Amino acid sequence: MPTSSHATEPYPSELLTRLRTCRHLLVLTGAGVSQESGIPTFRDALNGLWGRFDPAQLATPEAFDADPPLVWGWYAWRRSQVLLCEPNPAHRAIAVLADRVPRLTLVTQNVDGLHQRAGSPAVLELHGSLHRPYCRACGHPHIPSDPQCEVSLEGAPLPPPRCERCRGPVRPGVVWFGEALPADVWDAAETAANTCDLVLVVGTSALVYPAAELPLTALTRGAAVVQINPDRTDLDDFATFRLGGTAAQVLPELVRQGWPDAGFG
Ligand code: BV8
Ligand code: ZN
Repeated sequence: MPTSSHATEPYPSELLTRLRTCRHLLVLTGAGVSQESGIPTFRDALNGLWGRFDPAQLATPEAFDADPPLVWGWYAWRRSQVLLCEPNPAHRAIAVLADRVPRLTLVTQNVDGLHQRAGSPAVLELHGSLHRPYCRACGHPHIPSDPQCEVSLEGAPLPPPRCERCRGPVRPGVVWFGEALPADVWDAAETAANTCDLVLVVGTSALVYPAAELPLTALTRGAAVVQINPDRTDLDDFATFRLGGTAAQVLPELVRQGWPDAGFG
């Protein structure tokens, strides 16, 4: 498998040719694509204020039902942090790629909304969004309030708002562990994995399912898979190409080398 370190050397010519000639590009992102915007990755989050909790224990319906203020406070704090961050050059390079290839399907595991803020027109959010809370009891959407007046900077526990329709507790609009992914979103992502000819896997540990199945599905059909990550993951053993480096280093450079005459930021 050809590999390259980040921006200092030419990327494999075979990869650049595949990128320029691909018919349908699938981009799958994880928390690593937002890391250079200042958002801790899921595992980094352990080093943050919430180091005393295992996020996978907080990201469950049981945790919310057992202690709604604790879980709602965590998500309200995360949303307040996200809204203080900006998309980084990786998000922007992915938005530019959508104009360079005939068809691009962007699938993200992230819930931060930064792809949309970077200008990506269509984002398949497999795990929902911090910005679309809804009623735990009746499903009625809840318009999130201004996060700055809602949580203390410490991200302290906070009682969730009440549903305007049934007075039930409002829950974060994310998919928790043990919850099904939105069927329409998952179907669209699976269809892309079954029709694409090139996959960029950016900033994911590829440990969470069924999202982690997508690159493997594409590989079994003969599509090429590019792993973009400064660290190793299980996917390295299967990927066609590996570009070791951070998302904000590699993706803009990939666009520059892929289309040297088109100019990019
Ligand atoms: C479900 C929202 C079934 C919440 C999240 C097999 C099949 C199906 C399910 C399972 C299965 N095996 C196990 C399961 C259950 C479970 C699961 O996968 N568990 C894991 C822990 C084994 N899956 C589920 O529960 C899913 N639901 O399957 O339902 C079902 C069906 C019908 C009816 C009922 C149920 C739901 C999973 C969704 C969970 N929600 N997020 C929230 O955000 O709080 S998951 C959350 O964690 C993220 O969304 C993300 O998906 C995951 C974290 O992964 P990453 O994004 O990869 O982040 P991580 O920190 O791990 O890694 C970052 C990477 O970036 C690293 O590699 C690092 O090196 C790299 N990096 C760092 N800096 C940079 C960088 N890369 C580039 N540039 C940088 N600068
Ligand atoms: Zn309700």
